[in-house]
Amino acid sequence: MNTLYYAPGACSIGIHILLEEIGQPFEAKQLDLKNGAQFKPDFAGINPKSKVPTLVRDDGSVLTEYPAIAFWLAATNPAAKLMPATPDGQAMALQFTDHAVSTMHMQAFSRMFRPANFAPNEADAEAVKARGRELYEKGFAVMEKALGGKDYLCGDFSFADTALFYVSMWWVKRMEGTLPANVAAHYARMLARPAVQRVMVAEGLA
Ligand SMILES: N[C@@H](CCC(=O)N[C@@H](CS)C(=O)NCC(=O)O)C(=O)O
Repeated sequence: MNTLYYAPGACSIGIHILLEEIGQPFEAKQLDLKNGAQFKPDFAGINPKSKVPTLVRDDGSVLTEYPAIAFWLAATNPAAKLMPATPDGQAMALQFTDHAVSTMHMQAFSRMFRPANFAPNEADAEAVKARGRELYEKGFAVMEKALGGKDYLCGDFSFADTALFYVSMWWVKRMEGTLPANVAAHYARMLARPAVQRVMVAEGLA
């Protein structure tokens, strides 16, 4: 059985959703990031990067990094239809996933959430946060355009949509931001999916 290490409301929620969409048994192990459980030997021995999501697969091998885990789950569970059918569609799904994770999360959200990681000088914190907000909004503008006339990023639902979901959720719930119209509709569509609702309950966010 696959085991997902996650923290409630963290980026791992997108992988949690993919596992629910797949519908095969899996184990979800909660990690207390606030108390530094990710740095303790038990977990650091599994993922030396000390990050969630971390997926320990049936054979004991470990997969890390959101885009890689999402791609692998989609590729190995064709019946769940999380992977676009053509190489063009698959590349597009990876492109959107990477934009959400590497730019909107790691660059934009991280600047707003932990400005000290980007500026050693406390006096620069507000400027760093403002740059984070700017990058976040720029990221949403790209997603907004991509969603024009579509329900999901690649047309049909794919693994990429869970990455946009979590950065949208952070924007709404943690940054008290307003989503542009198409992204807001996508967020509502995601929240209406039974798998997403089960995960919101499981992570204590409903
Ligand atoms: N590049 C990683 C980012 C994962 C990441 O930053 N996860 C955060 C939670 S949203 C984390 O584990 N933070 C723990 C820490 O930084 O100590 C990925 O794509 O999976």
